[in-house]
Amino acid sequence: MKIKFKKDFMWGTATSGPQTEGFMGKKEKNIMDYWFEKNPEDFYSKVGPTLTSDFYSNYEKDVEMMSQIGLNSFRTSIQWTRIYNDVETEEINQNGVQFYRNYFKELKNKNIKLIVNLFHFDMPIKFEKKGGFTNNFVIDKYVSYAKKCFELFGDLVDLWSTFNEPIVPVECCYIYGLFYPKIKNLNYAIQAGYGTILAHSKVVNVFHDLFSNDKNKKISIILNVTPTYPATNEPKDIKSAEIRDMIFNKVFLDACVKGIFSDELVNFLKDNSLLPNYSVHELEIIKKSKIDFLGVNYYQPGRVKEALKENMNSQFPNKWFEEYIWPERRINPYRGWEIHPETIYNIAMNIKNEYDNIPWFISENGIGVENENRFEDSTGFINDQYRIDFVKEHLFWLNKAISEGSNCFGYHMWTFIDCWSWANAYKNRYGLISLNLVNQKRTMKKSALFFKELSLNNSFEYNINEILKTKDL
Ligand code: BGP
Repeated sequence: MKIKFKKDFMWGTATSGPQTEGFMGKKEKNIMDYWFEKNPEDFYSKVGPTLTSDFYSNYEKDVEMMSQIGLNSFRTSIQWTRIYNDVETEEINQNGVQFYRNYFKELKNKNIKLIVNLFHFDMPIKFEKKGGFTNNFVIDKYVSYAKKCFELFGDLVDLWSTFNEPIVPVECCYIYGLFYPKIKNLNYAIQAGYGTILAHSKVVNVFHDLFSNDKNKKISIILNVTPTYPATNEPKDIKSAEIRDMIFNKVFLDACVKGIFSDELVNFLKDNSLLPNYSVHELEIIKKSKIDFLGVNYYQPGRVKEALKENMNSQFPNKWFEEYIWPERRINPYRGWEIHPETIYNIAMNIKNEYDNIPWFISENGIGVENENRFEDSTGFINDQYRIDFVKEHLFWLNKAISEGSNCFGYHMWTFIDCWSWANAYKNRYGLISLNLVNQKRTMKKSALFFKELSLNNSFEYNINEILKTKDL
């Protein structure tokens, strides 16, 4: 069966500045640069963000490769710590600005649509030490940085985004102690989450004011949506699934697409003494700041059952519901994430039915595999058929939702070249192109060739029976 997408569908890949550029040329450190300096043992094989995939030196050749594998669009992020010599005084780092301008121009020359994100987990360390987005001073600094980016790169960027997965630093840095500064304080985390939404909203409003005469200028946020399924149809399990959905997904979707926080959420936070400090004026800012389109990163769903009563007082929200292991689950064992392509359809229909059918795209989807060189032949070519099958299955369900009216305009894979992944460093490889860490050599994988055909034809051949054969990694 042939699965077809419309002619101008956006096919591309996503990455981020901190995961690809390396430290070279920067005068300021973000939390990852600083954390690695302090505790290299926290990173897989003690590999930090020093070099990453070195786009800083290789961007010309890399953009050429993007074009060769048929990407018609690409997302990266600007590093706050690259465009300033000093994030506090806001003295511009001219080389940093020039780097981004050259890199973006290169993409334009190749006719690759550019989506630029402003923040991908990379808080400048100086501002982290001031409380990050719990502090209004830092929020306003972020707004000022965003304005500067619109001014410096507005002529080259097609679409903008304020944040990638804003819930991740909240969880990893402030709830579960996984990332620096490893704070475990739920009230602090919620204040930071609220501050991030406020920072996003202020930037969206500034953007809309600046470009009020140009309807082609659009801004979004990239959210990791992880729909939640209850273990059974019993009310207690359904209730747990609703709580998880409310605190992971709806909070950001409601605030960014509709400009509101639901009464359910506010009451829940109030009842548990978790309401952040806020003002009525701030709520008005949030209300006004509706995004023009939405980016959805999809990797896995959540599955839960009712938690023990005593766990409801826990400072760790993942204790408010118990994880449920679905007997039919397929899993990527290297990342521990369930593979459930059908969920992409449910996300798409939820956006259609509950979020005004806002234009949206899959801003990340993909699979990271450990020791991927097991699949390499004598010429160095990686046969990653599992990645092709993974993509096909997800695209099948996405296509079905589009045919039922969901307003999805594109699909981006994580990622172009194997990249550095925070504390996991290079443990799992996600790229369409493999990276040799010793000599930085890039080699196309089989999935890169598949992607090229896909974007050229806007279609692919789908045979579910063949796909199931290769499902186990
Ligand atoms: C997303 C992030 C990316 C990337 C990806 C893969 O959550 O936006 O930055 O890292 O996940 O996840 P990981 O690197 O943790 O395996």
